[in-house]
Amino acid sequence: ENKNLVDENKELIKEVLKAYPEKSRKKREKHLNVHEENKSDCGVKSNIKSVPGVMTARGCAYAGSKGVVWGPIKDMIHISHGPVGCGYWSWSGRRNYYVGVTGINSFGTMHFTSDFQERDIVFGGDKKLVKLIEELDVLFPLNRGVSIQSECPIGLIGDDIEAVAKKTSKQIGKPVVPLRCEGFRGVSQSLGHHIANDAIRDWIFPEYDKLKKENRLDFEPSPYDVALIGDYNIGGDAWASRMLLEEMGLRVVAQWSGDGTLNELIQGPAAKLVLIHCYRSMNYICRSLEEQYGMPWMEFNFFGPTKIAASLREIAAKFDSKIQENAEKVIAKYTPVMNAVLDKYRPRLEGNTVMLYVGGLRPRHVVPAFEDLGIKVIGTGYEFAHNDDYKRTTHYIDNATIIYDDVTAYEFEEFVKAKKPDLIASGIKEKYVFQKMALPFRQMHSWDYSEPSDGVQMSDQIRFFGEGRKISLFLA
Ligand code: ICS
Repeated sequence: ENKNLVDENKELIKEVLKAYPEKSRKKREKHLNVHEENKSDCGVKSNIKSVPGVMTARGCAYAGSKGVVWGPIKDMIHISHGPVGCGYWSWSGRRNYYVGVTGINSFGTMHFTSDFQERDIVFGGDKKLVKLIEELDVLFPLNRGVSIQSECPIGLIGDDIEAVAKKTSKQIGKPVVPLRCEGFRGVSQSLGHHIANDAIRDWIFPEYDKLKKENRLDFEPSPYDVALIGDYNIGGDAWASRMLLEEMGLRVVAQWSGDGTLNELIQGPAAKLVLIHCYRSMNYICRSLEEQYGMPWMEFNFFGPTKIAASLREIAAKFDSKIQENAEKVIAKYTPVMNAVLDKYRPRLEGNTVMLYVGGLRPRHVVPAFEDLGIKVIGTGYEFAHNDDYKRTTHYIDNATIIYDDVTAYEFEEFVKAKKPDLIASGIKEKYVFQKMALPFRQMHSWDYSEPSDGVQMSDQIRFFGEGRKISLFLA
C-alpha cells in the first residue's frame, strides 16, 4: 500500500508541474520529490535561485542577518543601513522576547535606520552613518555596541562601512560591527545567516581573545558551562530550553541570540560545550568555535516531549553521572505533566494529518512533536534549507512524505487540495490562502503570537513542552 502511495504522490507532483512552461517545469521538478524509505536524502535540489515569475516565500540576506541572527542581541543597537522601508517593514514581525528596559538598556523592539535619501545614494552614506552612530551613543548611552546591517544600496554604491565601524568603535569605545548582508546577495535569507555568523567570528571573537590575553575576561569557569546557540526566543522558547538545562545542573553562559547580550556573544568561546538548536542559521559559528577554540558542539531538539527527553539524555551523556542522574530526575518530574496533556489531546488528534512548510529547521524539528500528538506529517519542505538539512530530514519522516523545496504558492495550494490534510502548519504568507479554503492553520514561525510572555510566569508545563506544547494548545 505504501508503494502505491509513493507512486500516487509522484503522479501528483507530475500533474502539478504540468501548469508550468517547459523551462520552469524543468527547474521546479528538481525541487519536488516523494521520500522513499531507507533513502539517506530527500532527493531534492536546494539553496538555488527561485524561478522568476513564481511566488516564493523566501526572504533576503538582510533578513537573515538583521532579522534572525543579530536583531535579538538586545543591548546593542542594530542599524538598518539604507532606505527606511527594509527596516520598517521587516521588524516586529518576527518576535524576539527579551527582558530589559526598552530604550534604556535594551533595544529589541526599536527600529534604527539611516533612512537613505537620493543624496546619500549619489554622494555616499558613510558620513551620515558616522553621525548616526555618534548621536545614538549620546541618546542611548547604555547601549553596549552597534551593528551596521547593510541594505541593498550600500553594496551597490561602494560605501566603506568597515572603515566607519573601525573609526566609530574607537570614538564610542564599544564594538561596532559592519555586516555586508545586502539583500541581493545569495538566494535567500540563508546567506545572511552565514554572513552574520562570520561577523561574530571576525568582529566579536577578537574581543574575547583580547580580553583573555589581557586577563580581563570577567568569567569564572565551571565544568558545566554550555552555550545555547540557535534559539531566538520567538515565544519564550530559549527561556523554556534554558530552564530545563539549568534544572539538570548545567550553566548556560551564553544565549545566542534570543534574549542575548553582547557580553554573551563575547564569552561564548569560554563555554565547555555548544548546544545548537537551529543548525541551519548557526552551524557556521559552531564550526568556527571548533576550529579556533577546539570547542565541541552538538545538535539537539526540544520540540515535543519525546525529543526533549531524548535530547536531555544525549546532552547529559556529555557530562558526569551527577548531570545524568539530574536529567533523569527532570524527565521523571515532567513526564506526568506531559502525559496529562497527551491524554487530553491525543485521543482527539490521533490519525489526523498535517502538511508543513517553514524556513530552515522547523520543517524537520517539529515532526516528532506532531507525532507525540498522534498527527502524521504527510508533506514537508523548507524555504531555504541546504542539502545537509534534507539529509537530516530523512531521520524524521516516513515513506511517501511529499518533499517540496522553496515551494511556490501554486504548488503548495495544489498539494493541499489533493492531499486534504487536517492541518497546515506554515507562515503568515501562506495562512490566509488556506484559511479561505476553510482549512485549520497554525503559524510555525510566530506560533500565532502565542505563549510565554515572561520567564517567571511560565508554568512547569510550558517549560517541559517548550515549543511542542504550543501545537497542542492550538489544536485544543
Ligand atoms: Fe532557524 Mo521564520 Fe529560526 Fe528556522 Fe531560521 Fe526563520 Fe525562524 Fe524559521 C527560522 S533561525 S525566522 S529555526 S526562528 S530564518 S521561524 S531556520 S523561517 S524554520
